[in-house]
Amino acid sequence: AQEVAAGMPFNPNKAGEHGDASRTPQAGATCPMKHLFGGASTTGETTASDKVGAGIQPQGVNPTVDPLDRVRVDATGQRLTTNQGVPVADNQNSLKVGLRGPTAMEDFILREKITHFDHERIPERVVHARGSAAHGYFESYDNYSDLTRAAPFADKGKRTPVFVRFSTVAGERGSADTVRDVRGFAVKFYTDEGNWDLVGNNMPVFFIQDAMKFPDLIHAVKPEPHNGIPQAASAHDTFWDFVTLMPESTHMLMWHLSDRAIPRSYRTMQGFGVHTFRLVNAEGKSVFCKFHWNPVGGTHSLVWDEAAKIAGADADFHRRDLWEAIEAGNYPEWELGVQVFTEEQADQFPFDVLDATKIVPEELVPVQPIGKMVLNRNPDNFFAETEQVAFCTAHVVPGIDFTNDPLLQGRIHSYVDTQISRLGGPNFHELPINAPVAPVHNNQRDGMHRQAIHRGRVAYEPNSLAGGCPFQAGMAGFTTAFSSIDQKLQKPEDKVRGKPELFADHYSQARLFWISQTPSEQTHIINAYRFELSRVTVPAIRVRLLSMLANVDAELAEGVAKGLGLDVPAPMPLATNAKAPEYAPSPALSLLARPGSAGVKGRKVAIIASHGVDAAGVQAVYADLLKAGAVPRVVGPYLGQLKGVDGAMLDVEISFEAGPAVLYDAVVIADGEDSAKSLQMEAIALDFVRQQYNHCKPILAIGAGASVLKKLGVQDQLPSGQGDPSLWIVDAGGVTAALAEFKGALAAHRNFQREAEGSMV
Ligand code: HDE
Repeated sequence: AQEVAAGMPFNPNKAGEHGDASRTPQAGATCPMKHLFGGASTTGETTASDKVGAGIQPQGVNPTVDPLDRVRVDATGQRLTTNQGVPVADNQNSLKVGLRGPTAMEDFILREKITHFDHERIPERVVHARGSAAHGYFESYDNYSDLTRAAPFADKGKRTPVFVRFSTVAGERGSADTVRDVRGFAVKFYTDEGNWDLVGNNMPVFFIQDAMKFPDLIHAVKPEPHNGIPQAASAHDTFWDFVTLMPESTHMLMWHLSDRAIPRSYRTMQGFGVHTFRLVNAEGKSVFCKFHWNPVGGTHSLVWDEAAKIAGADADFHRRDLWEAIEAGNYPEWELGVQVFTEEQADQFPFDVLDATKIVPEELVPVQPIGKMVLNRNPDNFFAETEQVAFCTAHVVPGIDFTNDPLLQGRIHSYVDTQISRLGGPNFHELPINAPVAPVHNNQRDGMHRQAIHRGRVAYEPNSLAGGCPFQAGMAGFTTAFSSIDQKLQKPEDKVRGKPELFADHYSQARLFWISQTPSEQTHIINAYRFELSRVTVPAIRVRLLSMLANVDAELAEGVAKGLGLDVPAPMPLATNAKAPEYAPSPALSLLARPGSAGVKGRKVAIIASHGVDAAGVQAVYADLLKAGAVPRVVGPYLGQLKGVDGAMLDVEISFEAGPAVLYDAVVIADGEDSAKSLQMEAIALDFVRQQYNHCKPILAIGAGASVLKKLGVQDQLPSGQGDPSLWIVDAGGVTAALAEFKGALAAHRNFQREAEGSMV
């Protein structure tokens, strides 16, 4: 209890601001020392470890649920009010002077409603505008404190809540999900020592080496400024004009033109931190680190024809997939891996680790798995969470630090800066989705939309009036505060605009990527270059691209040139003094050579049927797939019920029109003479199977269902004389055995042998 000097003005509800009490630290201004040292909090907060990250949470319980609870709104059973809480009696009619008269200015209810509506859009992100997000947790496999003092890695089994946003880069907020583009993979860890944002992509390199070129790159790829065309596509003049004048983009272009740029789902793509970061342990010792997210569901992509069709059939394909998987309890998972190496090792590499157009090959430094991430809860509100979340590369925590990568250095500035216009001021960190679960205490004050109500009169440091609080955490021997690593410069450096010499090698890793791809992936890359450059209208740009590719691989350059009706020109001149290392192929760079997925979780299987179907047979297959975690759907000519052979009825869940082939990973053609006959009469059903076949997906035809394949001319033999390993034609008795193999093929996803052998129908 604090004494109040006699005769001083005193409001007992604000003891801290009057009398003697004002000369001692006040309740709301007390420092968090006890709190951070694990004792009882002086601010009434529970200890950090109660809130986040300690111990193992029960499955499905996310510690970020609690901090967001205080701002959740549920109108169930509530009356309608204005924003001032005034109950509203009539939400249908404005207030008029006479029933047919003008609206009264005093209708504050109408005006409030319209005014709010008029302002409900905010600017979209300048890049990565289109995205989807989910909550989940990260769980550390062990105590990695010898490597880093970062809170998420402090204990085996320790869980840290995360919010993850996936995105495309070029498209506007309403653009389609399956366009050819890099995907953003941004993870916000709500650690007990503040928020750490690992703002990565699904490709481990980038187009440019220096932040100075980012606005140019984005201006080139976005819709052209005179006509606003094209939306969410790099297949246009300005993009290819720019990148072919920037040979440093060669390596990233290989990734961008590969199947990585058309992922099957967010659940089946890798993520990368891209830059070299530092991990710092409690002794201040640091090592270099590259971050990798590897999906447990395997790495799978679409084929281009399919991606283009999905953009029309379901522009929300990836958003829907993520949402539905989480709603169904098929929680997407990734393993976090790190490549750790020392500065001395890095000095020996034939590339510069500060160059974001280079990878550190896994053969050189293996990826060490250190934890897993599970996404297990969809947001409650798209705008409040997915749209308002603000990631920033500058958000690091003790134990994580930057390197001098000139691209990363520029990003450290850009992300906070961009939120100031996008989210309307400097207090976006107070939005519930952005607020750390760790306590925030500093002397920053005011600004637009400030939420915190700071107590006391002290907003400066040093101070004595608040007992010196909040105090610098580095004081009092407190070791886990953030302090930048103590980097010794080898010699005094000149202030200079330029690049290190090794940055000039633009082709050897592009070649490494190329030689590491399987033949079908190489074909897809050639086709993608042909498509993109055919959309370019200026011939000189095509020629420049070919002279770039000539430095990567002759077969690649020739393959692309053929599609463009050109000859391969002389290669672009190489930068002088650039070392050009020769790499052996790295299977880790191929989507298809990577380890497959463990199962069929969340894979969509169409079971197509019509009247006269073997309904019982379909139900058995359906149940089996569902049990394995796949998502079967009965697709038929129209909604309603199909009459089965045995009189049993079968519900059609979606029609061929509304659920086209491209939305499914595989197809089962049901048994039943009449059903198969009807399917053969329906162009849309035949087209469904044709696309499944041509997109190299697993097909299981049961009994009479085989006649649909016959009608299309689909063989169970490939031209090479081998059987098609993803196609089963069985009678009712063979279904069980075939289903087991079918699920294996579904996990592996596609059989590109069909494409390679030209057996398309
Ligand atoms: Fe970004 N980037 N970026 N970027 N970036 C943004 O920040 C920027 C780069 C990435 O889901 C913006 O909040 C610069 C590389 C993702 O909200 C902006 C440079 C990588 C997201 C920005 C880069 C990324 C962004 C726009 C070069 C992969 C979406 C809105 C120096 C490692 C995050 C925003 C989300 C978003 C700037 C290059 C990934 C303008 C200046 C390299 C995943 O600040």
